[in-house]
Amino acid sequence: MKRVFSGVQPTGNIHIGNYLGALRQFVELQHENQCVYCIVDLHSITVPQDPKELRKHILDVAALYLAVGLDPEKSTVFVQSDVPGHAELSWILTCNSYTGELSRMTQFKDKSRGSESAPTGLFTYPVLMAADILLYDTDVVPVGNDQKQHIELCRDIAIRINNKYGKTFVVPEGRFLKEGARIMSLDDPSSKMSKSAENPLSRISLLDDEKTIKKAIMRATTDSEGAIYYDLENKPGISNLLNIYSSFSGMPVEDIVTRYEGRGYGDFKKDLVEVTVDALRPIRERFQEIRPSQELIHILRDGAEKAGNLSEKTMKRVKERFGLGVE
Ligand code: ATP
Ligand code: LTN
Repeated sequence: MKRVFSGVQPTGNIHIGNYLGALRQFVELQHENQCVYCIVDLHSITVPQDPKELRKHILDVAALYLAVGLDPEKSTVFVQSDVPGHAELSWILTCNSYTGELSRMTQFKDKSRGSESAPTGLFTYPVLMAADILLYDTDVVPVGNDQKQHIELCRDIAIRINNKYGKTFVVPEGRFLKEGARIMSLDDPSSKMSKSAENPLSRISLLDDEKTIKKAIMRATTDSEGAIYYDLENKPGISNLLNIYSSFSGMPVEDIVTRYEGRGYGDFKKDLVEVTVDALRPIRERFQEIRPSQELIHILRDGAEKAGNLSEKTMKRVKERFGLGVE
């Protein structure tokens, strides 16, 4: 059995990009692998968070993990800051990463925009992510395409330490989906759908009601040509909507294109609203049951204990290799 690890930040409502790019893979993988899924709250404080909101969002994401189909009997689900090994290993890896390689991370460049007052944590964010992954001897990391560069960095750090200190870490592989790997923003299809984008109509959150979904899709940016076909370069808006349609319905893009030949964007968008609403309804219903339950807290506590046990084994090995602490 392979070990799978991934994480989602508890920063606002999870959107269909997170779901199609990442969460859906998490669920698929749990049947044949040993899966560990984390709510990465330490990552979320790289930008300021309201403490009350953060606590709420942690439980929201946990409930959504279960609502999309993660089974706590099969997968370990827990909150990052409940397991001290993440921050501990992160420091050790920080001492083995280079400022040059971190400066090249596009997410840091995008989020800091060259500001002198960008938090240091935003800069070292990918090292904490590497620690998350390496702490569990992870073989496979299911993530959206936007995380490719971070996974590469994680591999580089693992290989570097293995070369210097002897085999310490498993070198992980990223797992990216072709469809849904990068869902774009609905109002600006040149940037990825994001939890932190200002315009709420740029995304569809997993918990949005029908009215909100309809509004976002009907207003989604398209083009003036009026024909429905896939062309990422010249028709990024329609191509993105085709991707979403295909991911939720399971229908190949070519079949959708054939179905809508000679029909207008209005028709296509109306049907896409229906496909999306149908796909999200059961998730929203399960979420409403799970979120207020005490069971959710038990699952997270239990998950933290299991994850803690796994991580302690790695930390012991790492400290031995580095000569840290007392024997
Ligand atoms: P933000 O965009 O606000 O920085 P985020 O949604 O990228 O946040 P996470 O919550 O950590 O940040 O992402 C969780 C998972 O969702 C990651 O695996 C990420 O690759 C994936 N993901 C995020 N946005 C998209 C997207 N637009 N399309 C596909 N996958 C995505
Ligand atoms: N950086 C990721 C979230 C994340 C993650 C991880 C994903 C933090 N630690 C470990 C996979 C494995 C993001 O922003 N999407």
